[in-house]
This record gives sequence, C-alpha cells and structure tokens, in this order.
Amino acid sequence: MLVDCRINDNSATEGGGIYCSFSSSPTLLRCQILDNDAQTGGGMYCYSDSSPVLTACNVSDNTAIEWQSGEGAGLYCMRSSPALTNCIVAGNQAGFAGGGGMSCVMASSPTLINCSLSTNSSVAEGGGLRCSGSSSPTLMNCILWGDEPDEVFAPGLLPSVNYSDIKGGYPGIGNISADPLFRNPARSDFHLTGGSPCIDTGSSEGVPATDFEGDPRPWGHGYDMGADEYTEVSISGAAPLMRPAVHKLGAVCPNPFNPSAMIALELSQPARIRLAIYDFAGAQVRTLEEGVRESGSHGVRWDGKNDVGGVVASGAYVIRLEVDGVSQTRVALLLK
Ligand SMILES: [Ca+2]
Ligand SMILES: [Ca+2]
Repeated sequence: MLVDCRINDNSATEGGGIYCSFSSSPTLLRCQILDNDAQTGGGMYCYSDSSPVLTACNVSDNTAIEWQSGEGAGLYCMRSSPALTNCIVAGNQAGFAGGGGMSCVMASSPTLINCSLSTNSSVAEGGGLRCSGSSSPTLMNCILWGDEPDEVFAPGLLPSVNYSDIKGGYPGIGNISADPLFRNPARSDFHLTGGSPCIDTGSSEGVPATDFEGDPRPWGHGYDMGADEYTEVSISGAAPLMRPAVHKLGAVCPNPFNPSAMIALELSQPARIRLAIYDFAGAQVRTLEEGVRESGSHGVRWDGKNDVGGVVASGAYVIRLEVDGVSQTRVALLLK
C-alpha cells in the first residue's frame, strides 16, 4: 500500500511510473504519478489480472509518445481492471496507438467513480479513454472534458457510462455534455466552480464519502460529478492534487496545424530554457528558443520549418522544452 507518495520522472519501456503484473494489485491512496514516460503505460501499466485500487490519486503529465506505438500515457490496462475513485487523470500524452488518459485492451474493465479526465491527448483515437478487445470500463460520476482528439474511443463494446459529463455526450443514464467549468485546467486545477453543470447532478450509487481533497460528499443538494465536490468555501483547506508551481510546456494551438502553430510556455521564475522540435525518429528538426527567458506566459511560433529553412513533411513532431535539466514534451501534428 502506497500512501501520500509521489512517483515522478521515471522512465521504462512498460510502466514508466509503476508496473504491475500477474495479479499485482497494490492500493494507492493520495499518490501522485507525474511526468513519467514509457513506450506503453507512461504513468502505470497493469498486466494480467492486476487490479490496483487508486483513491484520490493524480495521474498527470505522463507520456507514451516517443515511440511509434506509444499507448496508454496515463494508465494502460491489459486483462486488468483497476478501480479508480476521486482520481484526476490529466495532461497525459500518447502516440500513435492512442489512449492519452487511459487505454484498456484485452478484456480490461476498470471502474472509475468520481474521476476527472481532462487535457489528455493522443495522436490516434482515445484522447481521454481508449477501449479495445472486449474491454468494458464502468464510469460513474465522471468528467471527460477537453481531451484531444476525442474523449472516448470504443469501437467494440461500449463502456457503461452513467451520470457523467462527457464532451459530445454519451449513451447512458444521467449523462450530460456541458463545460464542467473547471477552475483552471491550464494550471492543473480541476476544482469545479460555481455554476458548473456537474454540481449536484451525480448519482449516489457507490459514491465515496469524501472528495479528492477530503471534502464531504454529498455537499449542497446532491452528489457532484468529477473528483471535486464543490463547496463555496474550502472545507478541507487542502489541495493535495494540485501541482506545485513549475515551468510548464503548454498547449500547441492549433493542433493539428498548417502552416504554423503557437506553443505556450509558462515559467514560474526566470530560467534558461531550450525549446526544440524533433521528429519521431529522435532527430532534431529545429531549435526554436535557447537562452534565458523571464517568468510568465510566453508564446513561441513554429512555422513548420527546419533549422535550414525548409518546410517539413506532414506528420507528428515532438516539441521538447528543457528547463534546468528537466524536459517536457508535447506532440504537434502538421497536416497539409
Ligand atoms: Ca454537491
Ligand atoms: Ca472539494
């Protein structure tokens, strides 16, 4: 059992942060799985009847993009059915095999209750959740919003989705499609704000007694959707799932792009940075910025050209920001 642990900046072929195989089912409470990288299962890989229990965990900004087959950037499940409650899965990025937030293959049927999946992305389908091979997750009181290119990709069995806010809507009871009004998703703050359609519109069935930060559920007139139960003033006084202020490589806009894209950077203090573009074989294409930059928000434009001024071919490119020896990556897709 792992309690209040932070697992960050690890790398592996499978399961960058955590790898569970053959009926390994640890319990994780209030853990943060951040900035890990793998070919498959950037944050966590669950293999062969491994069904960990994650409660109030934050699985964010993990990647599975630097290999062609990158899949399941946040969590990857193969014949495994983890249970996630009050969890945030955000900012994870997968490559060509899809599943930015979570990928379920070969009869994996995880249960997600009061989870928020947002700002995950994938080069292929399933920006938020990808299901294949008779996998059938169960989602209750969840929010999937702002994942790219889509929230849920399930060409076979449909996941069981109820009382959830899914962008674009989803079959099931009590589902809605409306902006959840997160407080500040760009800064990894997935609290609900007043007027959110997710307040008091969830189900009471199987719901935990508290939210991700320890606020009581229900609060107000009913149970909320997502990891946060909205309260007018902070009750728990804690925000355990919020990331500390850090330098951040933000969104690429538009994405896919043609002919140019704006890359957002957020620096919490003045820093020496290097921002460069690579192709998927790992070869450098272009150095965009190198040197000391002031704190604050910056936008850097890439005009789709390489270091010698040639226009690059259509395809996916890796944008890498290096600050103080730590790198962050995002994928940009040039479509001509
Ligand atoms: Ca409520
Ligand atoms: Ca709360």
